[in-house]
Amino acid sequence: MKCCFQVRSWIAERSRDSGLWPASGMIRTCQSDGLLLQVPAKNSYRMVVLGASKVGKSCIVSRFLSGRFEEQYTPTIEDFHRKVYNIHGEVYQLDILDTSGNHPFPAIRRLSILTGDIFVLVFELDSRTSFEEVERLHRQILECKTCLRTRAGAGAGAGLGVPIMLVGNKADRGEPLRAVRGEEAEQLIAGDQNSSYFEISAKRNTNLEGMFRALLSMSQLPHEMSPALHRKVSVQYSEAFHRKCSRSRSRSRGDKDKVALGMVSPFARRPSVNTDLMYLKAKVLGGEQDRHREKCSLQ
Ligand SMILES: Nc1nc2c(ncn2[C@@H]2O[C@H](COP(=O)(O)OP(=O)(O)O)[C@@H](O)[C@H]2O)c(=O)[nH]1
Ligand SMILES: [Mg+2]
Repeated sequence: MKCCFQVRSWIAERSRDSGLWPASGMIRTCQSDGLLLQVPAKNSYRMVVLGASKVGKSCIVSRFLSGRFEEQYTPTIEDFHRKVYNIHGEVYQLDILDTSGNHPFPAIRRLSILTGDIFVLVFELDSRTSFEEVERLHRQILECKTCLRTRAGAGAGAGLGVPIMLVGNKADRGEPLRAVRGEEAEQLIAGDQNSSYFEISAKRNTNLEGMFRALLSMSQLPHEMSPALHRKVSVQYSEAFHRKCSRSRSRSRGDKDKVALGMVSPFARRPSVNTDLMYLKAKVLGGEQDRHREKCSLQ
């Protein structure tokens, strides 16, 4: 079955309390099996999953999208997933970037961070080096986002407000193997109200639902986006999904369907690097790109 989600305009402005995203009525239009699905730009988010290789990033993403766990390790180059939701008549889109732990191209990783809205930083509880990697990544996220804020002309005193979920995975391996204390992880994000720390086991499915709900809450997204709180609709039913969206839009506010549906797009493709760069320029530099071109550049 042909089903593609085409982002007609990735250079969409978004409105946010932080003031980083200029308010705009621009709409992204997705196409599913020939059907148009409109996603308000302000409801479109990108989640970036980072951490050393083999810590369980792809398994966590798989739990989120399908509830499944893969015992066998398959190296990730960079996987892009998209899930669209209809929550009480409002359409949301969540893009998930599952990165490789090796980062053969540092500029691409930097671009992923610059364009990310929500971050999941994963380490293994029994690996010191994987924790050191999330320490580095955490520093890099803060640097990149500070740079973006400065370019966007946001006030110096304003908080960064970037939701970061720090995850200690493989808790099933037990205390004797533990190499990172919980307090050390808590310390890394101390004082940041938009960050949280969870110890989980993707294998045993321990604490994942709580972690996803906390992440969505920190990101000010509907808790119904959490895997257990919406009905999963397969792409075969995309027509029904679309009908529900259109019907809900045409109704008055108080009369919306009390439904929460989620649909994974099997053929979503990562926007090109060029598109990401244009998006960043539009978002941050506006008409001043030439003057600031040498700063905040990709390295
Ligand atoms: N024991 C245990 N193994 C896990 C857990 N999560 C992932 N794994 C295993 O760790 C390996 C690497 O997982 P993967 O998600 O591919 O790691 P990634 O490179 O970070 O994406 C795989 O063999 C998984 O089965 C977990 O919670 N506990
Ligand atoms: Mg992977």
